[in-house]
This record gives sequence, structure tokens and C-alpha cells, in this order.
Amino acid sequence: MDTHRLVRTVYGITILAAAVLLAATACAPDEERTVSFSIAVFVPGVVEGSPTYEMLVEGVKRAAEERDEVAVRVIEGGFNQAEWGEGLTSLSATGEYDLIVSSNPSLPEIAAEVAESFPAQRFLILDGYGDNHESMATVQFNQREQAFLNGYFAGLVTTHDGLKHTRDELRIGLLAGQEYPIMNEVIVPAFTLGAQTIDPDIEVDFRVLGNWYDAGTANELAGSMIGRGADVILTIAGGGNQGVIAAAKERGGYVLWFDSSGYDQEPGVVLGSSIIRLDTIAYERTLQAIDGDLSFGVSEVVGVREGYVDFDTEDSLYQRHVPTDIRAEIGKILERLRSGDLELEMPRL
Ligand code: RBF
Repeated sequence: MDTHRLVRTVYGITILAAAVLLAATACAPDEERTVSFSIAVFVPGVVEGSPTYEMLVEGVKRAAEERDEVAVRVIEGGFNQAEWGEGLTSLSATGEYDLIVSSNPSLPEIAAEVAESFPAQRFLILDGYGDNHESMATVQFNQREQAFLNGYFAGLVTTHDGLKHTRDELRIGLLAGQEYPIMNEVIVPAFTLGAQTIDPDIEVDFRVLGNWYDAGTANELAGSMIGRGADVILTIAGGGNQGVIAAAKERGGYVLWFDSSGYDQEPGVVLGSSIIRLDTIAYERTLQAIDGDLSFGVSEVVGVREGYVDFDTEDSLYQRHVPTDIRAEIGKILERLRSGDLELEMPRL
């Protein structure tokens, strides 16, 4: 190699090394970029399979992306509910998070306890009622309206004579992951009321899975409900929901979805979906928190009139698989809720 080539090579390597170094230093501030607002999303359970948690994470992340220098960490708290308080405590103890976001009816009480040790920690809790606790902002959905809509739809299905899998028995089913005050005092009664508004003789076969993940047992329970004449089952069981779909497919029956739109889970089997716009609320309230505009000490309840509780009638699978007369009745009852002609108030729970 002549001297010129050697010099050129060394020169080239030096430039390359300098470029690599430059790129590395240019990357460093990006990786450790200044974070001006830090969010922990505490999922009480696991994200996958639970409609509300999927919406929670999606909404918070969407808000964070909209502003610069916002960090989001998602922590799955797992299915052992006795550990959630500890999980929230250790997150609060780091002092790192400007906001902890979570979702489910048991969370406000757990967060209130944590707040006694960490009064400066701020919480945004969805799908729960916080009784105006100064450390948190909470948004609860009117699940009396939501469950009533599912019950009304189930009543229309079980009394219909043009659907393939409806049976003579006036029986519908509801499977819950577990029993809790909102389930027992709001969702089950409102589901029953909705169905009995169609026919007072309709009976609800209510079963409890005992957890939010066991699709195998959910499958057995749903199979037993169908065997006893329930032709349509509302499933609120997280990962267990898949077992209900499988039972309905195997034995001939229909499934109703709760919280998010579930038609594409199994077209023609999932016939109806009541929805809560938890993703939208998570997005809106997180954005307010980042901007310093979120009011803490405020417990909101939102429903059909505010546009956060609805029945998904827009999906093409709904239009394809649900008879026209049922769709017309659902349209009418939604209109009555929207106009305030029918009022179903959510109790403070
Ligand atoms: N719903 C789920 O989909 N997955 C869960 O893992 C889950 N865990 C819950 C744990 C507790 C203690 C309570 C009270 C509710 C839970 N829910 C869960 C129900 C959920 O928060 C919500 O109430 C229902 O999805 C109806 O909107």
C-alpha cells in the first residue's frame, strides 16, 4: 500500500469513527431525553383480553404522543388483587411519576389508602368512583345505561322468531369474572330490567367465573347455560370471554360484548356490543393532566347523553347479522336515552 493510500485509509477510518461518535452522542440525549411529564399506567390485571385495559393503554399512549417529552410506562399488576396496593405504593414511593393512571371500580379505594402515605401523588382513575378525593380525578361510566342496553338487546334476541339459534325458553345468560358492588347492584339488575322491558317473563342465568382469565371454565359455564336454554350470553370476564365465544360456536348461541366493540371477535356469533369510550376519556383526561389542566378532587359520571356510553350500531357485521326489526328497536331506545326521555341514573358506588 503506498503512503497516499494509507493516509487516505487512515483518514477515512478517522472520519468514520468520528461520524459514529457523533451519531452516538447525537443519540444519547435522545435516549435520555429530558422528560417533562412522566406517567405510569397501572393495569390491575393484564392488558390482553380485557377490553377496558386495552382502551386504557391505547388512550394514554395516544395522548402522550401528542406532546413532547412525555414518558409512559405500563405496569401490569397481575391477577392477585391483594398485591395491587403494594404495586401502587412502590410506584408512588419512587416519586418519579407526575401521574398514575389506572382503571377499575376497586382502584379509587386502593389509591386513597396509598395517598395517605404519598399525598403529593396524583391519580387518574377510570371506570371507578373516587368520592371527590383530592389526590385523584375519576371518571365512571353509567353502567346502568350500558347494561340496560345489553339486556334490552338480549330480550329482543331471545323473543325473536327469525334467528337461527334462539330457543323457546325465555332465558338469557350473564357471565361475570367476579362479583363486586357494581356488578351485583348495577350491571345484573339493569341487564335484567332491559330484558324484562321486552318480556317480564325473561329469566337471567347469572354465573360467576371466579377470575378474569380462565377461558376453559368459562367455556364450561357458558355451555351449561346454553344447555339450560339460554340462547344469548353477555360476557364480562376478561380473558374468559373467549371461552364463551367458543361455547356459543360449538353449541349454537349468541354472545353479547361489553365495553368495546366485539363483532369481529366472531362474526355472526357476537351479535351486540355496548361500548364505553374509555379510550377517548383516557386520551382526553391524560392530555389535560399533561397540560396542567386536569382538576383533581373531581369525580365525574358520564353516560349516553355525554356520548361516552353507546351501543355500536355502525359496524357492518351488526348490520349484516342482526335482523332489521331488532336494529330499529335498538335505535329507538338509544334515542330515548339520548333525549333524556328515558333516564337511568347511575348510583354512587
Ligand atoms: N375486567 C376485565 O376485563 N379484566 C379484568 O382483569 C378485570 N379485573 C377486575 C378486578 C376487579 C377487582 C373489579 C372490581 C373489576 C374487574 N374487571 C375486570 C371489571 C372491569 O373493571 C369492568 O367493571 C367491567 O369490564 C365492566 O365494565
